[in-house]
Amino acid sequence: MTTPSRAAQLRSMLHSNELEFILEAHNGISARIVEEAGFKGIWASGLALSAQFGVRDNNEASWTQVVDVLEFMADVTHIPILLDGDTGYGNFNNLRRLVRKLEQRGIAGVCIEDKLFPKTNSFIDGERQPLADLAEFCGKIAAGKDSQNDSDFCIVARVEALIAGWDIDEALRRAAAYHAAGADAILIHSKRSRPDEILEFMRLWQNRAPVVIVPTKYYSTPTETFRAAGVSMVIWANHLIRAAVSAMQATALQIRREQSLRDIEDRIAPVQEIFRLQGADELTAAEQRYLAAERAPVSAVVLGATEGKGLAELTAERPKMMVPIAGKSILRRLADEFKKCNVHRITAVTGYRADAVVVPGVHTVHNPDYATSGELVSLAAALPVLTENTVFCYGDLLFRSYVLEDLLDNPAPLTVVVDSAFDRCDISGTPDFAYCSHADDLGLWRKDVLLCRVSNEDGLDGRRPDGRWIGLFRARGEGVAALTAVLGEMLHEPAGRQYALPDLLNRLIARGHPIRVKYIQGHWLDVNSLHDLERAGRIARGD
Ligand code: SPV
Ligand code: MG
Repeated sequence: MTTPSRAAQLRSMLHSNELEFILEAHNGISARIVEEAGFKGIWASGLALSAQFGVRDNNEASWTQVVDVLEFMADVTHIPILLDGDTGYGNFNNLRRLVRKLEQRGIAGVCIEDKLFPKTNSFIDGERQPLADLAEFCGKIAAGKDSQNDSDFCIVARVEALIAGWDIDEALRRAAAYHAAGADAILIHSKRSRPDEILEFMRLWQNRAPVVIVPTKYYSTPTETFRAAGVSMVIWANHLIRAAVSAMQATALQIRREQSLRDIEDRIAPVQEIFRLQGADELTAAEQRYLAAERAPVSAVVLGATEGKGLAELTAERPKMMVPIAGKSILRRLADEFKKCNVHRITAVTGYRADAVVVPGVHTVHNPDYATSGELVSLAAALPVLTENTVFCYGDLLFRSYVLEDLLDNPAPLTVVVDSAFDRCDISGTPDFAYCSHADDLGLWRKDVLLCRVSNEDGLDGRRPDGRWIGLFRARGEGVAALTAVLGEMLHEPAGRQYALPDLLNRLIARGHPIRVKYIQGHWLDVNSLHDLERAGRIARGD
């Protein structure tokens, strides 16, 4: 069964045999709160809407500003909203346009009052408020009814005679005329602290059309009295804006006084509750559904657990990735490169002197066995932070920005960066030679080149290596799944704890997962020795 439209819901509330209740809301979040509390409808109060803007209830906010707020309220709720439309913001013609705009924005009905534009709140000096001419107001009602598209849209005519100091006869005369002009319900308003005149009206009205009341002033009356009198709907007209004002005033004063948030935190809604009311979970779920892998957040994992023996006393109190180069640690430089490429989820795997690894925006995970284990154990520590698109690199690497940009542009599930122009004289540490399906013929740049093997043997099987793997690779989508599976398999083997990243790459290839090669020609450095450090400093300073 389809849910009835909001206008139909409002209409059936007005005509139901039950006493119905609607509660005031004045913006999206309060509308949501009203719905969550279980109310079947919302009163978009003119007083509360103007108050949340910080202006007076005298039509100081324009009607389009009101309608814009209503749109937010309707967007986040499913229950009907009845707008307090004041006098209709003008004459019959203004009301016609208002009704059409309200229908377009999913508003179920409008209540208009028989006063003059610009209106004044009924509780301010009511007796001096002139009423609308009866015939003119009837014409306005008829024009509104004639302009609605959905026959369920409701127009409630609000009788202000009692507020303006007229007697019950005038109130009845007007109510009857408004009903005859087409009003779907009558709102009879009173500012007395007792409900006498409302009950008198109910007795004489004899249920000719549904009656709506606003017991703001006669609030102490038992609700049962309204039910017994045959009232159709009660509007609790301003209680959320007033509750919000009290809470905001108390909170503001306390924070001002205490110059601290310590004692306020537990008294106010947690930030998580705000996220929940905003529907943050829905967005997270939608991101999973709609964001393609390349637009999904990219993360980076920096393997930097080792001390880095070749750097003498520079690593006495910090791991290699924290050694400064021209004033900035290697990890900080890596993080800057990642951020430039919109990679903001950066995780460093720490081991040796983990306490010294502090870089803004870089999270850490720890490999406590760094001294006795290989790189795959460090990689395993980072498994919980992997996303569908993850870049891996050693913590002693420096490279030009385009190297990372090009790697990220590559759509393959697994991609390694290989330097085809390496200089054998400049190699420090243990080089990872890359043997590939094709040499780096620049003319072939569009051709898919695949990695065959990474080895520290120069001249494996009598072949010259095609380059050096620089210690940077990227896995995305199925590549992440393959990497995770193969990593699990390797760690269960007797030698598992000693394996290094090249072993993982070779095993991935052996298991039938192709690894694409992205060739570069220089423009990178890994820092293994004091000599490298000097070169790195020159590169960083731009010498
Ligand atoms: C409003 O909520 O703005 C109303 C009801 O018009 S009352 O303030 O009680 O007049
Ligand atoms: Mg009002």
